[in-house]
Amino acid sequence: RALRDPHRPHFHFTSPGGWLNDPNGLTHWNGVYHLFYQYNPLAPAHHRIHWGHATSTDLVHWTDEPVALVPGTDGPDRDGCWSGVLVDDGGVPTLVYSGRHRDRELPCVARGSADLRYWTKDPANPVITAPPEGIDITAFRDHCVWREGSGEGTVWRQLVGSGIRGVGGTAFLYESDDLRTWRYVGPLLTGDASQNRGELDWTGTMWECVDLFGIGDGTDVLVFSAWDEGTTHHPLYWTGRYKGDTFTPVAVHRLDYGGRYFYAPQSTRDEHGRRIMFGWLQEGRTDEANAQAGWCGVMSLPRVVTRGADGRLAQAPVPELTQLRRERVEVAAGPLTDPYTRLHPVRGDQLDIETTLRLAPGATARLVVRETPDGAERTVVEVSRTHDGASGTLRLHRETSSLDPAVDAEPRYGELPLDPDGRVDLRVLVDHSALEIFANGRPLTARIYPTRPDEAVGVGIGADGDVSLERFDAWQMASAFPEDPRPLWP
Ligand code: DQQ
Repeated sequence: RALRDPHRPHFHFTSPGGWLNDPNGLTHWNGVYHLFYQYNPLAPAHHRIHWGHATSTDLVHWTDEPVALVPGTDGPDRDGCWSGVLVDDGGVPTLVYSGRHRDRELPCVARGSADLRYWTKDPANPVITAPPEGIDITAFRDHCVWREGSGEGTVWRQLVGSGIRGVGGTAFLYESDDLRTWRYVGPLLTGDASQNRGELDWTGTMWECVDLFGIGDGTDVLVFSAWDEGTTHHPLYWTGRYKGDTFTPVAVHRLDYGGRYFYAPQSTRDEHGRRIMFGWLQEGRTDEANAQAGWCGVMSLPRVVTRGADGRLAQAPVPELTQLRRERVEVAAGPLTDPYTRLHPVRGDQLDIETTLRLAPGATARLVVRETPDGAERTVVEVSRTHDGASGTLRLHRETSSLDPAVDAEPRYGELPLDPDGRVDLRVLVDHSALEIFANGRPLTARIYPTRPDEAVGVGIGADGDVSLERFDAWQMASAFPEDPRPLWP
């Protein structure tokens, strides 16, 4: 077993060992951030899922806590404690999660100790004993729970992710006075699965991990992860209006251009009023490689989600992360005249790069990271502007990221919003195999696995067409874990 895996991130959260997937139960409780997650402590494989738990006061440094939920020896969650949320039930931290038994999941509840460390499952689990009657569903799991109304009239509401066979993904709405007895209200919203499956905004046959929240100016957002016949696809969100028992959609958008590399996101409103979101960065290497490494699955950096000027979501890493910045290298502003220049002082596989570029119509700029001295391995982030100047594209080329033919190297791309000046604010965070890119508020998250990690350290920049560099700063990032790298099986 590789004890020092060069692909293991140093400032992204990973589990102590074994398997990690979705973020769960996100909360900011009395000044402490709690991150629970889908966890198999026994092996780096998705099997008999527990709830792992970590805490932080700054969203940067995390402390591992005892495992929060363990599948029962019998009962409705004997085959796994799947995704869910944490709510404040009159001061009692309470989890609502999907208990799995055989190939079926049903909503379960657990009460927590005051420190959120120890959890007692409700003897009445599952609290909903069957999916809505008379509807042919594709699956039924994952929860979004909130308290609605004011004064005497408050009520709990819950969405359960699902899909109606032959129609599309859906979020079923329920209501309760006590989180234990639920009344079925109806489908909040149902998608259309009949579109071409290859589409990057295809909404799937089932919606995993539904998450409903408002972003101001009367806009509500319903985030979900499109799923189909056992395959994860991509995270999407509807913009629209939640009112009464329905969500009136305006449009569906891609949440992250990395697709399945930012999957099953969940968000919470923190005590500062910010909407903080985490997602799961799946692996892009083989199961054998994961088994060899002894760990797998990376939690994204926490993001602040706001309403962008265009009414869509704008995303950015939480500002707290800048405390990990160490040595800074600055590149002088000016026109980028060469197609490519290696920036010799900027090196490393733990970097935070912030740059502002101005692209004339028809221009392309590229930032290369993790490049070997001979250029055989390099990862290229590209931003380009159309000839008419009206729109742009953000692209990630991973085709040459790794000489290992077994890792996923598919490129990723998505629309880049541009103002008439062609200004691009680009932020690139490199953390070994984890890569998070933000361009004008649009994220693209992915994994890369250079085979020569000790050499794959270079950074370069270049352009075709008329591009000016307004600003370029790069920082070495410190590890967020006292052990460097995070020890395996501590
Ligand atoms: N992962 C969980 C499910 C959820 C899926 C199981 C999304 O609850 O639907 O580990 O990745």
